[in-house]
Amino acid sequence: MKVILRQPSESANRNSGALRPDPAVDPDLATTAASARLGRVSDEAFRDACRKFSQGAYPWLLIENFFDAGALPDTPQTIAPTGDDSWWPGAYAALAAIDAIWHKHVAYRCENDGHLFVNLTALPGQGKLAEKSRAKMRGHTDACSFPFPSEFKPGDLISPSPDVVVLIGYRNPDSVPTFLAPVLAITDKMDAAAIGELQKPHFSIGTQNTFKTDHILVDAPIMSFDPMRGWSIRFSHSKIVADPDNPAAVKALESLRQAAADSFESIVVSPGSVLLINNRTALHGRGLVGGEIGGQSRWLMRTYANKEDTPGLATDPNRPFLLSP
Ligand SMILES: O=C(O)CCC(=O)C(=O)O
Ligand SMILES: [Fe+2]
Repeated sequence: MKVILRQPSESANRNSGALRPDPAVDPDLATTAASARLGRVSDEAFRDACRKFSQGAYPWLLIENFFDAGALPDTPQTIAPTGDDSWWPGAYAALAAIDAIWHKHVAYRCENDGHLFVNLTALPGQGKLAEKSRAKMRGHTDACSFPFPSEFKPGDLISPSPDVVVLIGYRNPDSVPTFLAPVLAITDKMDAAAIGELQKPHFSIGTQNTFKTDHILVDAPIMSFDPMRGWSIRFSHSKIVADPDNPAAVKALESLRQAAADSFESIVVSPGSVLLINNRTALHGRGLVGGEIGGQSRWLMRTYANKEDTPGLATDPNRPFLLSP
């Protein structure tokens, strides 16, 4: 399934030019400005695709030629955004896309110091994070140990994982692929017993390393059916273990790993593109980034978005998009 929307070329151009304010400092105001700009160029096909994505009809939506990624400095070597405004056009495009699907931007306090926009680039050095930044990534959902919205209760400290992962393409000279596996393509390859097992609380799920929390979700299901939202999945090859005393759960997890590996489609997030990934109904991963640092090397940014009615714990009244933990 390929859902790709190619915007007419004037839309990329009209999304460039003077942009104020800083999308990281005042994302609400930046969203208003970004949506006003987009309103002048979005057409019925764009609005229709956004509507379908927001209704859950698409596991992902790639919007190509969405902003002007023309004049950029060298690729950043930090996760935090650089002090200049070179990356703003992509951030504005992402905020416009989030608004167009009726979502709200969110970030987590414990991830990358709560930055709303982060660089996904090859980082220098030897540590685990640096090595990971250049490596291939197997299929996963982001914040896989955080609850589904239906599991979150008022007073809980761990907000749900994000509904949508937003990837922004600035530079991708080697066309490093992004891998996507829709949950329905995965479950099509599994038998009913295994799918039933994944819905039982027989799994323990650790948190991905970029999230600085020792939270582990125990006795939890991997898949869940929410009458309001449909099927949801959370997954990581390295962070999920099945109860070793439960052979059916162990077997179902193995079956899921295999079915996921067989379900990936490959797309390329090219400069000027924004990729919206439904973090409940699709797994994502990527190919090997490689060792080149800075310069013209691969440069994506990422932010998250939630539906308006997705619950969560916000602790900073000045930054309501910043969720706990
Ligand atoms: O670099 C990419 O394309 C995706 C990275 C990713 O999925 C992640 O950091 O969780
Ligand atoms: Fe991810």
